[in-house]
Amino acid sequence: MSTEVVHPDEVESYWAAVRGTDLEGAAAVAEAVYRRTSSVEAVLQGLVVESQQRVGSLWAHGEWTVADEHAATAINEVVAHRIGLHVPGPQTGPLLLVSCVEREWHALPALVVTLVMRARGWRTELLGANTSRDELVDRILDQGPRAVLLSASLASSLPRTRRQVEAVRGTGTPVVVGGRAFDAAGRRAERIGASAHATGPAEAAARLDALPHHVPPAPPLRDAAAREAADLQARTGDVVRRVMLVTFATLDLPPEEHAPDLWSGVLAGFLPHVVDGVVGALVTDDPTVVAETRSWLVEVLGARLADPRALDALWGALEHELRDYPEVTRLLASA
Ligand code: B12
Repeated sequence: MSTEVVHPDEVESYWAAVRGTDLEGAAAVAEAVYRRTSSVEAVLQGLVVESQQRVGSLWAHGEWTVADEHAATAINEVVAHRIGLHVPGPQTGPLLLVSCVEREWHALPALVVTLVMRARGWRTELLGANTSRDELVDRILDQGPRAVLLSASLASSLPRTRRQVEAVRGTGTPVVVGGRAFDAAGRRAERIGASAHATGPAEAAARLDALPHHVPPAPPLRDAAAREAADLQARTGDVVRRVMLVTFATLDLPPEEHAPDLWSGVLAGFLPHVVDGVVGALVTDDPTVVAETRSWLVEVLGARLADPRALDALWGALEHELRDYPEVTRLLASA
């Protein structure tokens, strides 16, 4: 079902309600669109996903605070759950386990995928945000799903996604990955050993039929980039602390807590994501991961009138701290 069935005036009324933190108003528009279209997918893709894009862009441009973003996301989550109740889904038949990667708090993408797959006739179970490898494997062994659908929104989640893919494939179960951590062509997904990649639920549905019922373990990653990734991963906490100290000293900023909506708070909060993103680039051997992180920083720091030296200070500190890693040096220089 395409999003075209949702009319522009419905999109705007829904957005006005989300923007005004009017849960009942948003739910009423969603219910009206569902009554007209009988399509859970149209409501989710056309209203919920569409409005989350606007939420992300308002925050990135510094027009919304983190609290505004949370309030709007909470409304979209409740609306998605309510709309999902229209399609209870089958109680028997092959099962899809849907889960976020460990330390992924972006729960809504996995919820949308679950509800759309259910509306398409699949029996689904959602494990939700931040699911550990052990929890996921336990559930696979209990339930014997047809496949696991793993969601990752953060490039910094790519290393943990690789570990989760290894764990799932270790049980012989196929694993389909998706979310904003991946490139549309599926290169990163292929490199970390996923059985398939899909850009959305419709594509996932198409991929599922072609998947084998039993898959072999993921082949190990043995090249120089993967070796550096393993080494760096063991000390990312240290790297983050040191890069933060040097960056803040270069910019003459006090080392204490910075409010999350100020540029210095965004920089401090984002640093673990930058370092884990470097590991993600190594694991996937994809320099565009680092380039994307860098352009995102340019955008959000620029929108918050940051010290113009901020990005170079951070990049310089990172390059210096990681100078003994030739593959990292190559990636950082090409970003
Ligand atoms: C809301 C939000 C948050 C909320 C999440 C709360 C919640 N309960 O979900 C909070 C405030 C916690 C948050 C935190 C962070 N966030 Co955030 N967040 C967003 C935002 C605005 C919306 C996410 C969302 O709900 N999207 C709606 C869903 C439904 O859309 P979707 O991702 O497009 O999903 C579709 C497809 O990707 C696909 N899909 C998704 N998963 C799967 C899985 C499978 C198997 C398949 C087949 C398909 C599939 O199908 C979905 C439906 O069509 C996005 C920006 C955006 N526009 O999406 C940033 C975004 C995801 N966040 C981002 C970042 C960087 C962060 C932080 C690191 C920021 C920080 N400084 O701390 C933290 C990290 C927290 C963590 N460890 O998880 C970046 C990630 C960039 C990247 N790729 O690395 C984004 C993209 C913003 C940006 N433009 O840079 N965030």
